Amino acid sequence: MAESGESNKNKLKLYSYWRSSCSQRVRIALNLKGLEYEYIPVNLLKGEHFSSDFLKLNPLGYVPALVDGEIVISDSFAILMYLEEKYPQHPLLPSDLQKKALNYQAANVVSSSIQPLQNMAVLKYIKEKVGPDEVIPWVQSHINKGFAALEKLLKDSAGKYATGNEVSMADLFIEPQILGAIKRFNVDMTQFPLLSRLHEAYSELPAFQNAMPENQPDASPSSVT
Ligand SMILES: N[C@@H](CCC(=O)N[C@@H](CS)C(=O)NCC(=O)O)C(=O)O
Repeated sequence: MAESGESNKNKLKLYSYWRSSCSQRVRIALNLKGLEYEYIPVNLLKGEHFSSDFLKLNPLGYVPALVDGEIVISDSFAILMYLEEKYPQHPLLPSDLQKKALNYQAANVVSSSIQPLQNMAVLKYIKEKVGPDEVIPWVQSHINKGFAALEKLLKDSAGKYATGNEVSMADLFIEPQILGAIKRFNVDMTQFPLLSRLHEAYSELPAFQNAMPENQPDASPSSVT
């Protein structure tokens, strides 16, 4: 679990925003692997991700960023791969090559073909240049397309979780995206029975529960992004 404010040179530091789905992926991984970390909030609404201090950690100005001693990594996928190699307990990747590839593919459906299309800069651009009423339909169309693909992609491999009966990397990308789809973008999840079933299964796991946006120290349920 995260501990806020404690200074400990050896402790992992996670720069995170409570509602960031990319940060949530890493929070779940840290919880699954039983790694303690210091939670350092970066308020995206206040533009803290563009501060000169944060840009030293991630020149792109996105959360999450992880600091492990001298090592600084940003991008959730890179962070998860790093954690997987350095802290092999509770593996996030199956040893079966086909399943491993499926995990990479499902993770990238979310991280390349859904989430970037709903990022703050994109939504601001659509709101200002196209029109405020176009924001939700835009996001929904990309979530629907990605989720429809995931339903097909995972139909033969899913067990209790996305690629079998163990939680693996695909699950860490899928759950935060489902939460955003439901809570922020009003997506009709009845179209996606497999993803809805997975969402139910995740809601029972403490590692997923503790990583939920509302359980973070910087949670501010009244704010909108
Ligand atoms: N590929 C990156 C994407 C990071 C990213 O887009 N982070 C979002 C939050 S989920 C962000 O910082 N957005 C700020 C903005 O759009 O200005 C990752 O997986 O970490």
